[in-house]
Amino acid sequence: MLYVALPPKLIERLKSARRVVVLTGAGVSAESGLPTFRDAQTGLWSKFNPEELATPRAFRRNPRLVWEWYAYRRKLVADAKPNPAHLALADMEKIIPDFHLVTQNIDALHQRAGSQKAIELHGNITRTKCFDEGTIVTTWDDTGEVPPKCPNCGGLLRPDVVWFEEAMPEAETALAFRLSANCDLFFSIGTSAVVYPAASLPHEALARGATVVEINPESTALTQKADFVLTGPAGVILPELLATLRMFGT
Ligand code: BV8
Repeated sequence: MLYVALPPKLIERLKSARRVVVLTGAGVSAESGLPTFRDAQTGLWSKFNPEELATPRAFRRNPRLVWEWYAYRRKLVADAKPNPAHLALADMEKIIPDFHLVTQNIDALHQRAGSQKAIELHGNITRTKCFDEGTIVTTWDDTGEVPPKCPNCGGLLRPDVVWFEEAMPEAETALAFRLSANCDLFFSIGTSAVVYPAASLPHEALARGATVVEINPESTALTQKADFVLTGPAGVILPELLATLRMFGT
C-alpha cells in the first residue's frame, strides 16, 4: 500500500535512471533515535554547540570534553539500529546497477543496514586515530586517562571523523564529486545542505543536467533548486520509492 504519492514525472525518471547517486545526512538516522547534528543537544551537552565542539581547536583546548562528547555519541550509535531508510538504501544498491551512496554521517548505520559501498565524507565515529600521527588505532592501554594515549607515540587519541576546518578525505571527496558530475539522478536525503563541500554535490549534479530529488520533512538550503521535493521522513518515503522501483523492475 503506497502512502506517499510519487509524482508521475518522478516515476518516469526513476524508470529511466541509469546512474543514481544518493547523498545522506543526519536526518536518515533520526528514525533510529539518533539526534541530528543540528537538533538541540540534550542533557549535559545542551549547553554546547556541535559546530564548536567538532573542531581541532576545541580538542586542543579541552581534549577530555571533546573525547567524552564522542564517547557519549558512540554509545548512542552502538545502541541504535538501522531504520527503514537505511534498509531501503541498502536494497536500492542491490537493484540499481549503477548506484552510489555518499554519506555525511559518521554513525556507520548504512554499513550495518547492508550498504556495501557507502562513501564516508566525514569519517566514522567507530574508528579512533592518533591526533598527532593520524594513524588508526584499534587497541590501547586503558590507563583511565581521558583521552587515552596513542600506544605508538604517546599522543592523544581522537575519533576518526572530519572536524570543521579540517581537510576532507581526498579520495572519497574526489570520487563523490566525480560520481555527482556523471549521474542522471541525484537524491539529497536528510540533510540541511549547509556543510561544504558536501553541500556542493547536488549542485554539481544539477550543473550536468541530472534530476535532483530532495527527501526531507522540512525545507533546506537546496529545496528551491531541487527538481522534486518529497516532504516527509526518509523512513516512510524511501520504502515507498523502493516499492515503486521494484514494481517497474528496475
Ligand atoms: C573543509 C563530523 C577545508 C563531525 C561534520 C563558510 C561558508 C562555506 C563553507 C565554510 C564556511 N566556513 C567554513 C566553511 C567550511 C566548513 C563548513 O561548511 N562550515 C559550515 C558550517 C558553513 N566545512 C569544513 O570545514 C569542511 N572542511 O572545508 O576543509 C580545508 C582544506 C584544506 C585544509 C584545511 C581545511 C569539513 C566539514 C565536515 C565537518 N564535520 N561531521 C561530527 O559529526 O561530530 S559535519 C556535520 O554536519 C555532520 O557530519 C552532519 O552530517 C553534517 C551536515 O549536517 P546534516 O547531516 O545536514 O545534519 P543537520 O542536523 O544539519 O540536518 C538534518 C536534516 O535532516 C534536517 O534538514 C532535518 O529536517 C532532516 N530530518 C530530520 N528528520 C528526518 C530528516 N530527514 C529525513 N527523514 C527524517 N526522519
